[in-house]
Amino acid sequence: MTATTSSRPISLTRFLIEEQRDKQHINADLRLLIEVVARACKRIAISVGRGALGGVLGSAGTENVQGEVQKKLDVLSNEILLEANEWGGHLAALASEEMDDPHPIPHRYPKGEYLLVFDPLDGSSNIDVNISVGTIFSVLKCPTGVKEPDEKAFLQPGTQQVAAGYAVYGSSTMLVLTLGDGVHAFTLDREQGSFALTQRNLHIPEDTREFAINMSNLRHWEAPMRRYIEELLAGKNGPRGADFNMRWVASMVADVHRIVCRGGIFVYPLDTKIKEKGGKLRLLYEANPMAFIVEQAGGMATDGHGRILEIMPKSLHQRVPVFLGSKNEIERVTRYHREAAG
Ligand code: P6P
Repeated sequence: MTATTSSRPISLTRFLIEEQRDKQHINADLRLLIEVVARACKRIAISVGRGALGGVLGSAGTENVQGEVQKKLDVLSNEILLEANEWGGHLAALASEEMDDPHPIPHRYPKGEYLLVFDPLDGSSNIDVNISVGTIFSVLKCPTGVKEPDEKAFLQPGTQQVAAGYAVYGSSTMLVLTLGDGVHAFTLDREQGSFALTQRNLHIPEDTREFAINMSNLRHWEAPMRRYIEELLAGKNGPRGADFNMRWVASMVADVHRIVCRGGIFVYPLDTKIKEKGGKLRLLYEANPMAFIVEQAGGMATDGHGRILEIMPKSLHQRVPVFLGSKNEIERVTRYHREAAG
């Protein structure tokens, strides 16, 4: 009698079919949306993986709405995601860090019920030096009755997300996804050309000894931020009674992926340099999707005062402070900020 059970991991497609058929967590359009985004991320992974041989490193010579110089791969990744998602009939509109305004679905294609908002290539300043970068995406429902979604249709709190995920283009290419029922990781099988489920229900430990922050901004931080970090740096002889370690990739996807895998905290607080902008990271396509994933993995995500997912967006490219990761540390640093605010 030979064993018939396969030890091979299941594919993303089979995972999504089971989420739709067996758990009714998603419908056919959302399943198609996730598969289309995953396929686009495979194409981006190929371009990123070619490095200097692909002729797509360096600057595109243009700036995005943020006033940031666009890398050629920023523009290419954005185009790949637009082309992949325009024709499927699952979306009502798209929005991106790289585009000033939402991108309408061309009239020659049918519209669907979902809105997709994304950062096509986060951390792109690291591309030219071969450090991991990633794609971050968030899925919302288009408000009922809105036939031509404009910016206003996207201005929904993060609690309204129906799915979120990121692809991290590192030593392996991984897709980390939540549909609102846990966080699951898929690894790109380059021979098969498909994502295989490699971890179900990732969990962020409530405690950690690892923090991620850009320490060069210390002199610009508000008092509660300095208090929290100085306590960590004081180590086992300080008020925390333990030594802490620091990591900072300067690629949010890479830093958050490490936290989702083994715990830690990621902090990009307000500082005097960016205070008038509201923060560094963008709410709709960086903070919200990552906050959804982190909360679904048992972690916590605040802006220093309240849940990121409850922030009511005022504009498409709004920025917010971000504190996310291991629950007990985020509770502590958020308490320090609340106490300082009185
Ligand atoms: P800094 C990349 O540009 C990014 O948006 C995030 O991916 C990253 O966490 C952050 O900015 C890095 O900022 O100030 O350290 O360069």
